[in-house]
Amino acid sequence: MARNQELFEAVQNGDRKLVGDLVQQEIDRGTDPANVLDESLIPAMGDIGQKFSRGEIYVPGMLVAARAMQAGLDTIEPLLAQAGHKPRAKIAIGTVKGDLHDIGKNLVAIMLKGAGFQVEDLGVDCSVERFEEAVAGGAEILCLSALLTTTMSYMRDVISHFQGRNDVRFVVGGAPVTPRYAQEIGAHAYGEDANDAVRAVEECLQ
Ligand code: B1M
Repeated sequence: MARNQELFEAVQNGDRKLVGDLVQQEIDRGTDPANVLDESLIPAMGDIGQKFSRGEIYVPGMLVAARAMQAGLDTIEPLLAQAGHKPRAKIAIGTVKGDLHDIGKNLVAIMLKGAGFQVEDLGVDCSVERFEEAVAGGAEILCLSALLTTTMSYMRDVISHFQGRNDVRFVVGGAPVTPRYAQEIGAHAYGEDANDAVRAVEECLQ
């Protein structure tokens, strides 16, 4: 199946109702739900992410597109699960301990979900133990977000806690975090913004 351009645009325009209807139409005419996801929904969110990175749209635009995409995922996800379709990887994301900022982290979660990853959102103020639980639950990549210079050092604590284990990888990001800091604390990748976080996760998987 080629891209359904109307569906692609409906996600970008944040038209939830139309996205829901168009996805259902595709399913009714026998299109594989994985194709609807891969050819139309994921590219639509990918394009939104690039526009966000270029400063062509802002946080509200992304949130509206994400809500519209969710309307399509609500139909597709149970069908994919039934068919035994495996997500690209299981990711857990959280803002680290002591830090309550979650707007950026939520955008990163949206983009990762939009890129076909299974995402568990651990919320804010996440301790090492919380991340440990997520790994025990099958998370292969931990995404750590921090917005405060006083909390970014906790990322190092989390990564150190898992030292010597090769079943988990770390992506870090947030306003005070730099690629150099990411490297210093042993993170596998650094994401500059929500769109770049997808690239960083993909880099980890290679
Ligand atoms: Co706070 N705050 N805040 N705050 N706050 C900042 C971060 C601050 C820079 C403001 C300032 O002083 N100019 C400053 C930090 C200074 C510093 O540490 N250098 C600050 C402070 C000091 C504080 C308090 C300590 C204030 C106080 O109480 N005295 C306090 C701390 C509370 C706590 O966390 N324990 C506090 C509280 C709050 C609110 C609760 C009021 C609110 C948060 C609401 C919420 O998140 N639900 C808040 C807000 C809104 C901000 C500002 C204004 C905006 C942050 C934001 O949401 N940006 C912020 C100042 C600013 O940035 N202009 C500020 C938009 C968001 C889309 O961007 O989060 O950077 P951002 O996320 C980006 C990237 O960083 C990246 O992608 C996102 C999308 O592009 N990214 C990742 C983020 N996580 C990533 C993870 C990745 C990859 C990329 O991979 C895993």
